Amino acid sequence: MGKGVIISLVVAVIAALIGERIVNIRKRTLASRELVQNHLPDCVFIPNLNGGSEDITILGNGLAFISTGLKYPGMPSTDEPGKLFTLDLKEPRLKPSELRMPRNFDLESFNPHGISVYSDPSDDTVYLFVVNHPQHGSQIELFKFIEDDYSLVHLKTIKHELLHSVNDIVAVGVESFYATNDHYYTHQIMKGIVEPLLAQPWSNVVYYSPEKVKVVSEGYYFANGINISPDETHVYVVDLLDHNVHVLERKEDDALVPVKAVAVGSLCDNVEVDPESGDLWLGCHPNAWKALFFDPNDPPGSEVIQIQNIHSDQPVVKQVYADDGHVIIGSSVAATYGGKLLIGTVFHKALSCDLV
Ligand SMILES: [Ca+2]
Ligand SMILES: [Ca+2]
Repeated sequence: MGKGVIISLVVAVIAALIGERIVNIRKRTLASRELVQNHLPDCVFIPNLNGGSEDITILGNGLAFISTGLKYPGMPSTDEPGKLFTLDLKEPRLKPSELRMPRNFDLESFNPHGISVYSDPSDDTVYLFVVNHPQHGSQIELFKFIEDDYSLVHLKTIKHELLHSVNDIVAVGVESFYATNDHYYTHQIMKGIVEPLLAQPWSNVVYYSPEKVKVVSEGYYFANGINISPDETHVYVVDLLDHNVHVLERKEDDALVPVKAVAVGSLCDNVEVDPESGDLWLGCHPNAWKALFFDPNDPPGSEVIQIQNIHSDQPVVKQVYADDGHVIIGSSVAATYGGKLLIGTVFHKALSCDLV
């Protein structure tokens, strides 16, 4: 056999393997799933949030925090710089206010992604943790929220080699948090092409405090949203690509021990937890393939999933809202307060619906 024939054979085998991979990845992303519309009767767009609202979290007093303007490689995005908003859900009018950023903060490269708030029980100070990707890097910005004038004081930027590809965080103290890394590699080609083709469970969860930083959970295909139970005994990690919410028990040394995985049947992104019921609310991508290969005539849809009684033997997984993308594209988060459901997206608008 000539050298040319051997090279052709090797190329053909590699092409076949990549082809099979792509077919498997397509299956994994539920590309062929037909989404049945499941709208709520009363929904309105939230004004001024037109360039994505990737993450939303709501304080116990009804004040929602919203991150907008994410630029995530491979996804459409707005030209607008990243901004943070609040929305007071106690007010009858839906009017988000842009948070005033500190003068010393680099707004031009601000690329906010997952967020988390922490209320210090000793003095009720509210701290806002924001995943930031300036120049596609990965770092956490820690702010103090000043309620008098809706401004932020920048306390510090947290960088660490273990926090290399952070998607979301959940704060557990004034300076401590759990964070998901959605990829293993940091280099754009490895991260954007090689890693998706290999499709290995290499993504993880990191615990951070000024004294200790360590990987506390691993084996995820794409660890995305993370949150904590109201009693702070369990952490929930959403694996976008294995279609599960993983329930982990939190130990005294901040280690996480897997308890179970609850199937959600969709590619879920961020997770919020109702402080009273303990229900989980998930913004999901019912067809990620359409999100990656965006066609405005056939846009990716949105899906909101609620999980009740997650710690019982039979958690109830319920689809609360579904749209084929003609109302709202690419939902990434769902958060509730006082009978309202807020739905945020990676790069589109945000919706407020009355729960029925
Ligand atoms: Ca979050
Ligand atoms: Ca996310």
